[in-house]
Amino acid sequence: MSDRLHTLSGYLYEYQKSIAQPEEFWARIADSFYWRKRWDKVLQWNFEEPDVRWFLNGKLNLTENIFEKNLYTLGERPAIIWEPNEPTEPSRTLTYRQLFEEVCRFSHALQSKGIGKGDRVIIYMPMVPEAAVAMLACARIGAIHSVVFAGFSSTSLADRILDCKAKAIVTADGNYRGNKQVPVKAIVDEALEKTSVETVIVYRRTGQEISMVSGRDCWWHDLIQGKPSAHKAEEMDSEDMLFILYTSGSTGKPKGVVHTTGGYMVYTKYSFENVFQYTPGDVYWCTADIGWVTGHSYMVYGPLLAGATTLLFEGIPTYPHAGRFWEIIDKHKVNIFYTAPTAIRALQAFGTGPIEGHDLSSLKVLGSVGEPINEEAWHWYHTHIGKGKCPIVDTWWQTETGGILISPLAGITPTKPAYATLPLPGIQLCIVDAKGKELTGNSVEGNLCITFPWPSMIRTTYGDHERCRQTYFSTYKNKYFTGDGVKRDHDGYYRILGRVDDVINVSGHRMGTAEVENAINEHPKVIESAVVGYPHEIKGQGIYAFVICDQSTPNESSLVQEIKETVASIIGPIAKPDKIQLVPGLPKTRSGKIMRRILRKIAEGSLDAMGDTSTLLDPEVVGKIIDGRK
Ligand code: 7RM
Repeated sequence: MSDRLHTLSGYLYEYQKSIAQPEEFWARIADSFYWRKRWDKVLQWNFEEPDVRWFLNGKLNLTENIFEKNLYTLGERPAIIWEPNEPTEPSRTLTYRQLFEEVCRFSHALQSKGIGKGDRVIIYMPMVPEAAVAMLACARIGAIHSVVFAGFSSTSLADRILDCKAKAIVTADGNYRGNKQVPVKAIVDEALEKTSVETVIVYRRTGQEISMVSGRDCWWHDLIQGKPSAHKAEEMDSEDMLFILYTSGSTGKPKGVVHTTGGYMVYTKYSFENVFQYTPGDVYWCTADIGWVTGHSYMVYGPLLAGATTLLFEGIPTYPHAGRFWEIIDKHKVNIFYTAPTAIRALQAFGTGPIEGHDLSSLKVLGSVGEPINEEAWHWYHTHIGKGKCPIVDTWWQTETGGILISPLAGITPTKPAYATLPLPGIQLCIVDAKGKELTGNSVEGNLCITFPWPSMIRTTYGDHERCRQTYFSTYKNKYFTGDGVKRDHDGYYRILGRVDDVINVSGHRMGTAEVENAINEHPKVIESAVVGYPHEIKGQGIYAFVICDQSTPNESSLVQEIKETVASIIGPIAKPDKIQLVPGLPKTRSGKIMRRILRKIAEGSLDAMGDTSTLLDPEVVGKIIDGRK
């Protein structure tokens, strides 16, 4: 059964109802799921602590809502289509029944290793169907998964293993990415020199030489050997943790965002069906990686709960050629395509040549996520990919929100380039100024907050509830603060303006400036650094680092290269600064605070309007930095 809206007036009516009577509204949506025991109370909350609970005392298993609930009708429908990195390698299709059996076998496999309810399992895998199988098997046995993007370094991986006290890691021997082969298992081994887990399960993908530690490491295929293809799902409470996903904030250390079972399930399915206007039989393709929240909510959970066919692509947009996306859409007759502005801009740079010869007529809906989409990219996407007839859903949300909160409903909400348009039912937004005063009415600009809970919202940051309170619920009283700036225009439409905190968004990947600074400072010659974002044509934002080094620096360019490599090895290649400028000092206030506003101006090249620099300890340093800028 689908709770899909069909008309603009239907949406407006539903929205009003959802605000006037939120509990009745969400109870109605949740009633179409299979609960072993229905909830006693829909919602209990306060944003002070925060303490938010949905569907209290409801008992369920999320995977029963993907499989058992639908197998009779959907068993033979493709659940996952997998497209490999190499176009010459055959693609794979798993029907709902086949996926169910794989999940069951792997659930037994995990349990045979002593992994059960409440244990944390790190998934560090390439984009193969087994990554989704591992997530679903965790959900089935009640283990809490934490997927770590396979592009992160061994240090980042070790930090996450330690923070969540993981019992096991599911990984692979290697990963194919374009013309590169990444030694995934070797990175895991390196991480495990700094910490430890009981079990490492290795899926064979590349067949490359790896080392296996006896007693700790085992092969995926050996472990599932002979395991039954049926499995009795664990009974979970609605508020039991489903997963932890680490994300960057304004401090140096990424935090483990916690999502729980019932609310996340209800919201991801509801938002998936409504935003993309999914209809049965549609082939849906989201190009994200499972290591990001988009890969969780809109590649695995949302689509599978809706009975959709979800396509997973192992490779990158430009390999072996810049038409790879369009070739895949043609090959698998994709109906709904969801990608990031950075990918659109990167492909736009190749012109329309690579699109020619690929039939894109199967497309009905296009989506965008991860960062603000500029008007030019929006129009290119609309004209050349959607051929002017596919609505674009510009979906705003965050790791913390679990699901899409502001977006057009495809084909229903009239769109405006670069606007995420209107909130989904149940989402109560508010715009505040820097002092926290609410800005009412239209044509206003300020900080985006949310005033009422929604089912898939963050519950805590793993192991540190105070940090969750501090970060999201203390800036403005009784409000969840998103960290984004926003404008509400004369029509009441929302346009996201980007982060107002020290988070930068590089190719849709969130990065804390402090996190990058910490990594730069690990280089023995670095004394101090300051990192800011600057506008980048393809990536949205690039990373600009101002670095003070020790005086004995004979070769600048090799030092700059070394610093970049240091960052790549500590965080991962995605965090490598695009520009590094060695400077004699940094603009600091008398109290020692770095004036990032000035550095941002210098980084973006607007050199004449520095604003007030009189509070600086040493105003002359600004001129020196400008002179040193290449
Ligand atoms: C889904 C995801 C969250 C941050 C968020 C924004 C930015 C995401 C849009 C967007 C403008 C969008 N989760 N952001 N979507 N900005 N328009 N449609 O990206 O946790 O990794 O990042 O991304 O700044 O706060 S995330």
